[in-house]
Amino acid sequence: MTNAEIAAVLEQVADLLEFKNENPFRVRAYRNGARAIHDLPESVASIVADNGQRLLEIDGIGKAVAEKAATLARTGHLPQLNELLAEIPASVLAMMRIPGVGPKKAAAVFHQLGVATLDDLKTACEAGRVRGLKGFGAKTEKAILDGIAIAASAGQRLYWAEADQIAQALREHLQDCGSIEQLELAGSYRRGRDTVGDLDVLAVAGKPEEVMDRFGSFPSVADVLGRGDTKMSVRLSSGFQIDLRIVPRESFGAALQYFTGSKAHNIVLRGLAKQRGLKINEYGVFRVEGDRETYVAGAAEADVYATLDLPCFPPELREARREFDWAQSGGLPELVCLEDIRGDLHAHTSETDGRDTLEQMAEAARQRGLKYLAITDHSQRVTMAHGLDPKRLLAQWEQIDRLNDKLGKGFTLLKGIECDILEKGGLDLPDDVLAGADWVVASVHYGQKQPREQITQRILDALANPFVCCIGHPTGRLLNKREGYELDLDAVFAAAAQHGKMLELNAHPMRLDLDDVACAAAKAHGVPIVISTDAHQTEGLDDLRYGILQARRGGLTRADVANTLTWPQLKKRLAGRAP
Ligand code: DGT
Ligand code: CA
Ligand code: CA
Ligand code: ZN
Repeated sequence: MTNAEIAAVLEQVADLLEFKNENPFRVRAYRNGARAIHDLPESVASIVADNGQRLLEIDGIGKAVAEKAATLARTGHLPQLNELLAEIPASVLAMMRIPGVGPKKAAAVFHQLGVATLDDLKTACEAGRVRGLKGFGAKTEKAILDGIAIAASAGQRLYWAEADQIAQALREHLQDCGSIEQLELAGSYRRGRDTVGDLDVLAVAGKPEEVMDRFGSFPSVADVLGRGDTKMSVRLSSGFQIDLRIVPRESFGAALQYFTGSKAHNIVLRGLAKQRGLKINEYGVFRVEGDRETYVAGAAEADVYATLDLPCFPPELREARREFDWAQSGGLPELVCLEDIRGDLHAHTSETDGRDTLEQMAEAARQRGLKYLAITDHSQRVTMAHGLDPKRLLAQWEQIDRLNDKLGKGFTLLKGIECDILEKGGLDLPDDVLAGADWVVASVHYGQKQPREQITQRILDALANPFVCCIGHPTGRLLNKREGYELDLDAVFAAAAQHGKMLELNAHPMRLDLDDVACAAAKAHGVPIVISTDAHQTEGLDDLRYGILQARRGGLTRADVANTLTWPQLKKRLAGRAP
């Protein structure tokens, strides 16, 4: 089981224990454990194989959680979870997942009203029976009703790239509003998370009324969920929600810090503030003396952090992973940025399933300031994409040679291939063909459901091939659609390190594979990452920036990313590959 899967099981156990009204400390132990494991750069499986006691040394993991995690890593099952699930009806579990409900409230409606399904819950809300329960009220009842509707219709998180389109359109829409002095988008969007649940907009404005009116007239708004003096929430026709908050000028930095989150990052920050006799919230930083509170900072985000002698963390790092340790011991890594990237190492043409020709892709890459582009069309196994056999591939390479002569100095097309890793193992093209390539990406496209050992072995064998440079989209995940393959990533990192190979961070907004946590783990193994677009048309080359965000979230610097090198430098690095 992967760390993410183990974390999800522990989180579910926490929900079920909370539903059963178990000891809150026990519930919190599971939640903390789930989080710690989710963010762990090393897999629980490999820790357990090495020495299970090491789990206990990890912050946030106690004895009970360590035991359960080890069981999950070893067997893939947790008897305790099955027992809990047997006790609680599935329809009640669905109720818990409604935004605004959760385990505690689900327990209340279940026990006190006998409500056990979404439909019953809807009827009870409509009849006004829910508002009377202790801790509920008319507002909660309305929120639950809305929640049921959303859960039924949309309910999915948007890809960061989609959220970005909405964010940019909204910025433009609000631009005409003369009374806006400052405007920023916070939340997971600003942190560059791969998917975004909702947008959190902050503004300083002379006339809040005017801004809210303008906000309400944003074209795709379907309805206004609420509007007060300082806060307004809307839902777009897609179901996506946007929250707008108007804050005082002296609080803008504090609000930006607070609503950028993450929640876990903020919790650590509040703890550090408390140690210094300070209080920190969305209004500012305050010195606390007795029951007197004096405003210390809050207009600018950097000032908020500075009161705690902390750097203004790049938003991508604010996940309570390594950032506070880094700040306290020698400083933050200087994160890779778009301008550092010199070339793109994964692109398709109309020769297989791409839209544009070799010439068009080359020209588009050059226009974008890249110095090299590897053409990596599919190999023959990918029949759906009209993949290349040796003959067609060699013909394409001849064409690339001719084109390079024409393009002259300053830009190089690389002769590449995205070679399939076959279901039965082995590569789709013979070594003597691969030997002629500048750059070989090896990818799994078939046999994705194979057992862990088998699919891992296929990738390990590919890494051992002397002509392979890199594994493409190493886990095969598709955001919001499917999990990655069952894969022993630690073994992949170790093999990549051993053979001097690289791993791809596929920048396609639906892939982002490797993800941020895996990038950090690859770095810990000394494995270079290449950020590639996998472009199937010229505009696809613009996806690089999505990959950059994830690399930054993984704490990668320029030195960790191989396509920040010039092509001659990269070529030299590749010469160090070992079979
Ligand atoms: P999302 O929207 O699910 O993709 O994720 P976020 O991180 O944007 O979360 P959201 O929209 O619920 O809240 C925005 C930020 O506000 C969050 O990152 C941190 C802050 N925040 C929200 N609720 C709490 C809370 O209960 N405690 C603390 N410390 N911060 C919170
Ligand atoms: Ca949000
Ligand atoms: Ca929000
Ligand atoms: Zn591809």
